[in-house]
Amino acid sequence: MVNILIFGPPGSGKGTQSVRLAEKFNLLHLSTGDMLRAEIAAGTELGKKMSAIMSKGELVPDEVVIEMIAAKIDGVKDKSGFLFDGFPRTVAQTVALEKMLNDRNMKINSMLTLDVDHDELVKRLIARAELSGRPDDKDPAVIENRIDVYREKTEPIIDFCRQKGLYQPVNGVGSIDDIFDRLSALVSELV
Ligand code: B4P
Repeated sequence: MVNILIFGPPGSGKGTQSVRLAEKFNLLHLSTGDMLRAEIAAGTELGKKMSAIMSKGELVPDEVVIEMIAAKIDGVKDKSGFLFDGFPRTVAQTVALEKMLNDRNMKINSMLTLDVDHDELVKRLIARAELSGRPDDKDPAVIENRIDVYREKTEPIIDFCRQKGLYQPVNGVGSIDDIFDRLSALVSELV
């Protein structure tokens, strides 16, 4: 089983590209953002608590997402591996993921990082707000906060993974098809 992280700031296209990569390479797509939004849509107690955090553009507690991922990685058959989208988002989550995988005789194989400049991120998220109705896309101040939180809490994972030889930057600007081709070339070397 191959384990790939799709990494990058909010709006960099992690979700967009993960759906396509998972299909092409027979990977199980695990998006903590999607899992959390499903909890909110289902009106669970957890969803109610997380909704307030997410609508401010803050990260939910590490233990919540670590538990969600742990619940998904056992008993998977007929897949070539996992594609982690939006997880990990802190160094603590990365350490927890490594441990989870190591305990199952697996490891993180690569961290594909979408590089997109600040103005393009804001443009994409504002455009998505029109379609998605996501509260965290509607307010420009929340978008800026998400980007700040990324720089402060999530970006340190790059150094952590670079030291392990896992970091692979990918130009995330261009057409969705072109970016998919860039990512596919890297994933095809791993699966
Ligand atoms: P996520 O659901 O992970 O979403 P995201 O970072 O906003 O977006 P993504 O990068 O996937 O963008 P997309 O492809 O959709 O997180 C949401 C929130 O959940 C977080 O802020 C946090 O509160 C919480 N959360 C999730 N995981 C967590 C964790 N592990 N720990 C703690 N909290 C967690 O692309 C964005 C838009 O751009 C789309 O409209 C798309 O169509 C467009 N687009 C994509 N590629 C494009 C391109 N090449 N050109 C033009 N537009 C493009």
